[in-house]
Amino acid sequence: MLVRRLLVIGGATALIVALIAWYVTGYLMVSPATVSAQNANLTLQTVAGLGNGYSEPTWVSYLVKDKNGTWQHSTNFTVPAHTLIHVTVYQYDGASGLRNPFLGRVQGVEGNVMQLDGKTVASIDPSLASHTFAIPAFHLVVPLEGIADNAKNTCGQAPCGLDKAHRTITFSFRTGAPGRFRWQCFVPCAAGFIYGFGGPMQTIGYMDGFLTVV
Ligand SMILES: [Cu+2]
Repeated sequence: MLVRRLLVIGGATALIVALIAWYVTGYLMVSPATVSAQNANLTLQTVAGLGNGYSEPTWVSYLVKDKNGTWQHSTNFTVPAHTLIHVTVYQYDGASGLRNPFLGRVQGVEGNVMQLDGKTVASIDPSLASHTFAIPAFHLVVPLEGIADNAKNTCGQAPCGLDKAHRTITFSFRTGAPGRFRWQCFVPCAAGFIYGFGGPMQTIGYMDGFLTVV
């Protein structure tokens, strides 16, 4: 009787320990798939929220287009080394504003300018920034201007189509030697989180990720 009780307790304890270990490793290991740039073109979009159909939190996020032209909810990108990378960002979110106005200046890209809806621009009003695409190791910062507060036809369901209100931002930057580099947004765009810097701002797959140069 005692032996049986000990076996049951031991078994239950082992099961609970295994479940906790599975939960913790699952939490630590989970990372979105890596998407490769196509012919040195990286196409991204930023959305105010993912909307329906996603199992993960539907926070403000970046998405990336894969080789089949399908939008993936990922922020891990692979690009070729020693190559001029052309980036297009379709920006569907409203402005939150930068805490550090210095980040409203385009830096670390070809010509230190971007094309904002077809116009060559070296900086934006920091209070109009919705997100940034920044790779600190490259001293690269591109501020992404928000859509107008009164914009019609805003996108509530990712991936967003070009028929929805958006800004189009393009820029190019040159990669060097292979390596793995962190990139991130610097706009406190995490609505509902303390100082706007929690949740999506500190989760790979949303407002930060890795650029792998191969
Ligand atoms: Cu952001």
